[in-house]
Amino acid sequence: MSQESITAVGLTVGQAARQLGVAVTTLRSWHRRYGLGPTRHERGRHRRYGADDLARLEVMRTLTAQGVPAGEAARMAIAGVLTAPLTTTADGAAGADEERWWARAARGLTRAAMRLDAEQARTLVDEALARHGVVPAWEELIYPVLERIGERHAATDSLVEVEHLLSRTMSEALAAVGRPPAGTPPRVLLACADEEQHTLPLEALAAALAERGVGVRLLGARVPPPALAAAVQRTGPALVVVWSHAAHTADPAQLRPLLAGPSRRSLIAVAGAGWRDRVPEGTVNPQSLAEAVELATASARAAGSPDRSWHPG
Ligand code: B12
Repeated sequence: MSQESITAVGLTVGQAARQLGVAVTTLRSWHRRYGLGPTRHERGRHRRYGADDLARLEVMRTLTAQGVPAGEAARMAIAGVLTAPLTTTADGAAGADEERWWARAARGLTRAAMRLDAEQARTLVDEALARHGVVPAWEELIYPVLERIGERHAATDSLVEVEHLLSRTMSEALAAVGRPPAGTPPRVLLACADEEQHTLPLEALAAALAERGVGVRLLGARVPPPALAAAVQRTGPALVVVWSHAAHTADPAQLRPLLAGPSRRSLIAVAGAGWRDRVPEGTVNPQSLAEAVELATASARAAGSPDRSWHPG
């Protein structure tokens, strides 16, 4: 039966079981135990399975077949973690193929993360990075999956372990993207704002710049303002990018030492939602990974050689 006719009339339990390739008793048990029953109702008739019900059951069937415990699989199916489309539409046949590839990768990555299968998650992220490069892999796969998991976490107050495993796996994959040749001067300094723990956006930026042969120093999470000022003072980068995800870590005061003084040599960029509506005067504010890559590449190239790094002695 076509998707259209399912939507129009719904399926009986027997038809749904046949369509999904599971026993009627299994469907009844999923209904009774986990509430995964038919929701379509017409007066005087038994409830029927509509397209949404079937999509949830499809997730349930796939996850249980992969060894996810039934209760956990049902929770994910009901939460809709895997059912909504993850990518926007593109034009033309090549675009449609591409779109399907990303949608499949996103579903696979979400499932692997849900099963806490770090190996499979890493394989999928590595494949996307190798086939498409860092910016597309971030925008079409890594970011949408993180966003989806973040939303489900906010709605259910669970899945923290999934979020941790996924971000760790992504960090490792991004760090494995080939770096520029030894001796390339790192003209860009990347740091999280004070108390900011969301490092992944800067790890993606570092990897995307590495692909373009631009060297960076990545200071990572929760950089105290005096440490950031010291690093800038010591290395004289062409560009400093300070990431903040939430307003409470985006205190403009932490940038004052970097912005003050006539001897200022570095362009200062603030990135991330924390700086929304509070971009400090004298800084620039890229709006996407791609924009940050352009800015950093141009800044590094304009700085040219020689490297102005600090050397001991
Ligand atoms: C992974 C994750 C974590 C990991 C981070 C691991 C790591 N190494 O980075 C860990 C577990 C450490 C973590 C901790 C916490 N997290 Co968290 N986390 C996330 C998650 C799932 C993904 C974060 C991420 O990297 N997103 C990708 C970024 C780039 O998303 P974005 O800013 O929305 O991106 C767009 C724009 O910023 C724009 N853009 C503009 N300029 C630029 C520049 C660059 C370079 C890039 C890349 C993009 C970009 O493009 C983006 C898309 O690419 C998000 C969910 C989400 N929706 O993001 C929650 C989320 C950010 N976390 C949240 C919270 C609440 C926390 C904690 C407070 C939880 C806690 N109670 O401890 C702590 C924060 C501690 C702290 N002080 O920082 C909330 C934040 C809510 C808010 N706005 O205040 C979120 C949104 C989840 C939620 N829905 O509730 N988290």
